[in-house]
Amino acid sequence: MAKEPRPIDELTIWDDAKAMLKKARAEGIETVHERLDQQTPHCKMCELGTSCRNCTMGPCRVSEKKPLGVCGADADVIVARNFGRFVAGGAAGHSDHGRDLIEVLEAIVEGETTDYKITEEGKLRTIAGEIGIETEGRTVKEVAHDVMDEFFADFGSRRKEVSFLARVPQKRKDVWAKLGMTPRGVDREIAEMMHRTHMGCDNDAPNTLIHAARTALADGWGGSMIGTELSDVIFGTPTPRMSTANLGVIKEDQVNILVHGHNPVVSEMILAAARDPQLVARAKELGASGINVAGLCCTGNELLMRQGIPMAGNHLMTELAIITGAVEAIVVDYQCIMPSLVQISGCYHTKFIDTANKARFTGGIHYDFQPATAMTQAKEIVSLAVEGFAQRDKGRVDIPCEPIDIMTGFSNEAVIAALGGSLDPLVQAIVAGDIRGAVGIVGCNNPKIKQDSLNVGLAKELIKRDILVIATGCVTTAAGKAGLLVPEAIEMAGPGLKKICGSLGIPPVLHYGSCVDNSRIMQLCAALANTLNVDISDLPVGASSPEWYSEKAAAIGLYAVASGIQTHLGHPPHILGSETVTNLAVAGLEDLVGAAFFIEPDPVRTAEIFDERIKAKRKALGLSE
Ligand code: XCC
Ligand code: SF4
Repeated sequence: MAKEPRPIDELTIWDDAKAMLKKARAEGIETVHERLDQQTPHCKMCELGTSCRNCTMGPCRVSEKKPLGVCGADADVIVARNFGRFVAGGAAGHSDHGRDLIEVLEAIVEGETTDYKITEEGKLRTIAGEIGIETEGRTVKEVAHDVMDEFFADFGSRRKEVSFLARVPQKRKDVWAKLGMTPRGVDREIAEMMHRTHMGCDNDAPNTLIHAARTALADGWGGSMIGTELSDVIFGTPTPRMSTANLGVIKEDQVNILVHGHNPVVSEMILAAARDPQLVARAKELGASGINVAGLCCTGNELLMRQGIPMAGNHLMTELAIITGAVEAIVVDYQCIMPSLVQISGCYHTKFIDTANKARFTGGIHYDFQPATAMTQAKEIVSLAVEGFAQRDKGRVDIPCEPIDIMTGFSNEAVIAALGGSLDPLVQAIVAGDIRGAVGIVGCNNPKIKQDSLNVGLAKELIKRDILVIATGCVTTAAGKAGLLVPEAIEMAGPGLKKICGSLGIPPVLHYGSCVDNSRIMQLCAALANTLNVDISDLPVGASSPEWYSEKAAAIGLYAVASGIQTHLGHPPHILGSETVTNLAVAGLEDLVGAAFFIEPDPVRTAEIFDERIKAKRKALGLSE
């Protein structure tokens, strides 16, 4: 029997989302929320993490009554293995994205493409210097070539540690070395995770978890960091700028192209093609006033940070954006693209275009996007969208709101520039207690949680307490829509944060980019720790992913904890079926790496827990609470 749909008011905090959910129901279109209703209640054992499909003696589901799988694996082993593979999946996603950027750099260096360029020679030389490459008297191509080789080697298996560990405070590196947690190579740790979790290998849950942390660190300080840094080198280091967010960025009188996914390699080229005078002229011929490119999810964040392109929405807005009826094309690369978008596009004139061979969608229009042919392909894609404008059914268009202003573009370089050239003023503000600490709120939406209620709720609670918030990923749009990403938001902040952000003209919630850009936060923490000559775990900082859903978020959470940062999750991963694993995650890791996870669904309580931690860390540093 079909369940009653949940009331729309319970699904999201946003009016634009509610309007589109109503439209979807009226038009008979199913969304993620109805599909969740169909899938619940979920299998209890899968929720607890105690089911295993790792071999064909099984599948096995262990419980109190039947405590061992066919091979003899108990709940601890099964939960640890499942979680290890879950983290490996996330690390693989981020890192394979990072590798794609190295391949673009390679195409530039080898002269295979002129569509992409080295935009930030200075940053390239800085990175080269950090990882020990000679830059003096060498051409940019020579340096780029060596950087490319170094980064490719970071994915292999012959290193003692990945190259960006050069940024990590020595005290932290010592912790990792002692535990056997030093990430050696990105692909190596991921492959080893798969090996260890084969039947009959690593049957000691804590040992498996240590390797899960090593795999996550290979992501945070390896694959993701390479992704962020090379994206800056190729597309420019973000600087503060204004933009807009919510479904109102979709324009009734324009050809609308939404870019969705993660990698700026595709979306940057789509944006450039959309500015082609011939294509703009063609759009006008067809009655549109222009071509509008807007972002979804993380590739949206990439374009927002560097180009100020407006943000249509986060994870749970992706289906709803199409339901406006005004989207000519949705162009995707990979990750977080719900397959349902193909079906929903099919309910309208919207063309669904996929661009990566490793992320193809049945029913989508496929382009095998390559650096050598990028601009030609991007123009073809934009042209498809433009021609689609004629097929738009004007009677079904409903753009539910006006866009809201946001400020974006806070790379570490931009922050240091805003501070006058060094981190010292930030350190002074922390020492003085004007900024008591900082928390990175990152990650997703999850249909199990009222959309953005925790993302926004937690950010508001923290800034009230003079705790600076740094936002990435899908939290960005949430913070933006809540009015937290503009300088005026200091009115919602505590007196210290209000003073500092007010004097700098910046918001109390800083948009730091996409999810691979959490590596920027790692770099900032490392730099602060190095300035103060302490470990990262000594800093009054925290991390949170209130509404997370993805394997990547688990990898991020784990590399944050392993780097010494207390990390909040709004709901638990599928580990509760093992006391050993759960206790290690929420307590035991504290003794090993100086930080652990905490799980808390209430944003006020979460802020209080962060507050207590920040007080303790400040006290230990000899600062006022
Ligand atoms: Fe995906 Fe990055 Fe999560 Fe958003 S925040 S739902 S992972 S797009 Ni990364
Ligand atoms: Fe069952 Fe063990 Fe095979 Fe897993 S590895 S399916 S627990 S027999």
